[in-house]
Amino acid sequence: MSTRCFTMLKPGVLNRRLVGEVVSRLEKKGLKLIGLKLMNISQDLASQHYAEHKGKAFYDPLLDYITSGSVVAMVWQGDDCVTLVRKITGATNPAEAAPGTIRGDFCCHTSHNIIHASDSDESAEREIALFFKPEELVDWEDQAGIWY
Ligand code: 3AN
Repeated sequence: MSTRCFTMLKPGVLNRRLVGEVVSRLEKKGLKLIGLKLMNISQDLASQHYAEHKGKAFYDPLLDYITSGSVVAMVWQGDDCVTLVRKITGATNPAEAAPGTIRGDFCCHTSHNIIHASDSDESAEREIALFFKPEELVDWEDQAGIWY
């Protein structure tokens, strides 16, 4: 079943010129990019996005980091989208992320693990609604959809 996944390239990824590399990996898998924008995250949005982590030791540093620079917010669509994106993203801790995954290849620390990806269909829909207006998503006609 076609579902959606919210992903976000965290602050610093623009500096490292890795946007194309990461987008390319998700695109080549066959996922369909239906939303994309550069933005800065307010404290309010950050606290809503990471509400489940409030009270944890890494929460305040996480909010400081995620609001420290521009991010690339994206929405991907496809069959089992969340599962596929998280496989390509790799484990939360880069030391445990397999080589070949985004976190396995491009980062060393959990606190700066370069990409966020929704962890369930429910989280995806909640996060998409936080970051995108409905009219910012474009469900373009996919002529090659038979492959994906
Ligand atoms: P994921 O992003 O893989 O779904 P979550 O939801 O457990 O992982 O964590 C959200 C974010 O919080 C992570 N991407 C990471 O930036 C940060 N984080 C999680 N655990 C830690 C930790 N132990 N130390 C520092 N930062 C953490």
